[in-house]
Amino acid sequence: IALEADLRRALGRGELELHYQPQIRLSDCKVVGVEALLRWRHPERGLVAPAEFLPLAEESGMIYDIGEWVLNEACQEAMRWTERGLGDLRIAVNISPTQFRKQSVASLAASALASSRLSAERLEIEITENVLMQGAERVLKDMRDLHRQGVQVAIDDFGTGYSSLAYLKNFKVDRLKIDRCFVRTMETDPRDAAIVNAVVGLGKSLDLHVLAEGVEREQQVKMLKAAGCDEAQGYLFGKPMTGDAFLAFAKPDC
Ligand code: G
Ligand code: G
Ligand code: NA
Ligand code: MN
Repeated sequence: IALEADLRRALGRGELELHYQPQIRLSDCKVVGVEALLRWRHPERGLVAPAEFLPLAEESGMIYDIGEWVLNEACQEAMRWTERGLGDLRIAVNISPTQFRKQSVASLAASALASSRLSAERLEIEITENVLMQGAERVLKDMRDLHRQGVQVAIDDFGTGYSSLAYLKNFKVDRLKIDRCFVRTMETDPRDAAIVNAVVGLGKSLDLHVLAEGVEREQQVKMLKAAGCDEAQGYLFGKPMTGDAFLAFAKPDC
């Protein structure tokens, strides 16, 4: 179909871009990281969201080239910010389950870090719980290799996957990202508030950092702070934005 042919050309034509959403440390309201989110600037369709083309990229195998490009671009952008005077922010990159099945994400990360000269501790790989359920042996090795390099690992959409908690024992994880679906209704549904509190507690006892996704209101911030949640991300602080917009956001000219 037309879209697939377009996507094949998109990388070469420089139509893929990363947008960046700030991640805020709740103790002092500082921007401590960003999540890189993929966008396709299609010549006719405009800005296309990942939900519209990632499934196609996965079915066709294009996800491998795209995933490699995303890692390289994210590391380079983080270095550009550093050269322009931004502090040592963390940059989180999403890796799809398909990619873990066929590629060594640790090797891809190693070469992206080497060519950008970004230090490994600043890179974070976001995976979903489902990744950890598939082909455990390979993924386990990849996770170990990432950790050995100093790259951080975050569990995305925590609490929504098909998984057990056993992986928290077997894999070296640095951060849990509480899924937006719990955060969205935590002010009105005591069950969601209880889940959020429990995840923060779990993080504390296992020495993991916890980040709340999809924060849109001050009241959520209050509750998250009271729960002891470390970081937050959401439209309240900033929507995903271009690299230049993020630079202006995080380091206003004055
Ligand atoms: O940016 P947006 O909220 O539309 O992202 C939708 C979904 O697309 C997110 O759940 C995210 O996991 C996924 N996604 C965004 N960017 C990337 C990327 O670079 N690689 C992969 N594999 N998934 C991404
Ligand atoms: O699955 P993942 O967590 O990577 O998806 C992130 C997605 O959530 C992105 O598409 C991003 O645009 C979206 N997002 C980020 N913050 C908010 C928010 O505060 N509200 C809503 N509705 N979506 C958000
Ligand atoms: Na994510
Ligand atoms: Mn998420």
